[in-house]
Amino acid sequence: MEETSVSPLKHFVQAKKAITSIFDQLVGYIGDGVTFVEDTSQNLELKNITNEYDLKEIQSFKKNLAGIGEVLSRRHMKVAFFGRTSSGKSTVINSMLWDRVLPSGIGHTTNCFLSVEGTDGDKAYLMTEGSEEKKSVKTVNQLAHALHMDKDLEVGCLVHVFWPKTKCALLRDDLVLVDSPGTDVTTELDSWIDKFCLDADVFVLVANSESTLMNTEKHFFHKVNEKLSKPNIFILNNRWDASASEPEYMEDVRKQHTERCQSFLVDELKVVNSTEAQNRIFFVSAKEVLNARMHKAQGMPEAGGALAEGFQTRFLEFQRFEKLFEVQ
Ligand SMILES: Nc1nc2c(ncn2[C@@H]2O[C@H](COP(=O)(O)OP(=O)(O)OP(=O)(O)O)[C@@H](O)[C@H]2O)c(=O)[nH]1
Ligand SMILES: [Mg+2]
Repeated sequence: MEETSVSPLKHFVQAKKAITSIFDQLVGYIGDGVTFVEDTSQNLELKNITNEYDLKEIQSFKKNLAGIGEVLSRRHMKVAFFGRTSSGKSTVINSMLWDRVLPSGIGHTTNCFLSVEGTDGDKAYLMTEGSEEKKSVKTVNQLAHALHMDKDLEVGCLVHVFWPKTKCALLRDDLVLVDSPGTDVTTELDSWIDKFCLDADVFVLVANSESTLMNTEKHFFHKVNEKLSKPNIFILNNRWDASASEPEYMEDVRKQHTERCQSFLVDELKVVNSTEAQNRIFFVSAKEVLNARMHKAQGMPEAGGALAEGFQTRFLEFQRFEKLFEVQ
């Protein structure tokens, strides 16, 4: 079962298929049942078999099933990104979307939860909690502006960003990516977890590989682990391009980070064993991936200038991470 534990989306899609097929059978049976009761309850000779009451009851079951069906078809796989301020959470999501969709930058940038999901239309838009209004967004600046100008938005609220599926293959497979403010800038960890984490299918810790795993980010995952049994956690050691400037230490640093991340997942959180842990730790540079992809989208060479040593390896590692969310 190694495969399924490594690729949560495949696992998710398979489960969804199985549930849907059982559910379709149920809908079929209840449909037959309704027809039978309709026929018999109106046939005077069969009046003592079923009656009006039975008909009402079975019709209400059919209605309930239709409601459940709607929820089932809406169920997306939710991948939530957490980490300290400026570790690169928004940049990681932007790289996966191939464009600068979410505001990112130095300093504390993201101050609410942003969920990105696909739309069939060709226009991006956003919706804030408790409002039905679809606000259009064309550029990231507009999005950042809309988020900052909206006085009703509280810290820790949720904004839904709808991004055209034509622009990002991952969004076609019912994937929802959730960006969060830094885990170090909140006093609301518990309510965050209750509000945004309990229904997440995958958690990604975006760590800054220029430093080491810190207690604030560990603390957050400990809390998640208390509420959910064996959450699916992956660790991205981001900003790994920084290691290129000190290649003589690169291997040692990588080894040190790997050991610490492994011990966090295996010994502290106890969510995976040490073999599984190896497939959950990645060394990437979201910034490089995003730049390369944006250049490519504009028809320019991926490099768009000088590439730091080891770019290709980091790029491949990012793709290996993304593969987790593809359905083949
Ligand atoms: N060198 C380098 N810089 C990066 C990388 N990823 C992100 N950055 C830069 O780091 C800064 C912060 O990135 P963000 O994506 O905004 O970080 P964040 O985790 O979303 O930050 P908050 O929303 O404030 O919590 C930006 O200036 C990014 O360009 C990376 O892999 N390498
Ligand atoms: Mg951010």
